[in-house]
Amino acid sequence: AQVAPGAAHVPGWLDGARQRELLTACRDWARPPAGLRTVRTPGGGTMTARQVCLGWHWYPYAYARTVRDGDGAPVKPFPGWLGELGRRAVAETLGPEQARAAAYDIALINFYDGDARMGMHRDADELSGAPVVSLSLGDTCVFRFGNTETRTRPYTDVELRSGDLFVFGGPSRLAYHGVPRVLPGTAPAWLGLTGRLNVTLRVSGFPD
Ligand code: MD5
Ligand code: FE
Repeated sequence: AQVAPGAAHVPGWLDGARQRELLTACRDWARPPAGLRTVRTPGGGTMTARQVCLGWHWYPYAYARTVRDGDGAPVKPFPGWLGELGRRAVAETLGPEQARAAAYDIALINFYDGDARMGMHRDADELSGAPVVSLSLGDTCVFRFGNTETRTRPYTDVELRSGDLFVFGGPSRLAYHGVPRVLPGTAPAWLGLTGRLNVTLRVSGFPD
């Protein structure tokens, strides 16, 4: 369903088998070195969602090839199959023309426990305007999709469930957004995940 210009939500895009595969991969990526970490902002704040990066390492508010705010290890590689998954997501939602241009090279994986949140922000540290692909696993969350001008209303609250795809392209790419809450205990029992995982695929636009 189109939520805004360039923004598409596809509930249940990943079937059960693919959700399990992606979760297994996320658990592998979460292991050290360059594993799951707590992100601290320059203002002295702590993000409540913990994060692991592939391809390029994000730290507030730039990218590097090593874990600049953690163990210093080289960031894990971005696997080709994940880029193919991202391009297929874009092809099926925004069309083949947009998908051809989307050479995904960054994954940011956020883990939310029951108390985790993400404040309203824009993702503007990438040089490319290619669509962001978001895949959700585990607990349902309330995702707040806002506007490009302010952190406040107007916004639309959407529930993202395990297996859902969200694609943010065009004018939606630079919209404010956040996760005001996670609904604990809503993950499908067969997945075996407590909490929520979100995988975002991005195009850096950086030279190799
Ligand atoms: C999440 N992650 O659920 C969200 C899903 C992040 C983040 O916000 O920065 O890791 S991705 C949501 C997103 C990305 C790019 C643009 C827009 C939304 N948007 O225009 O609304 O953990
Ligand atoms: Fe974001």
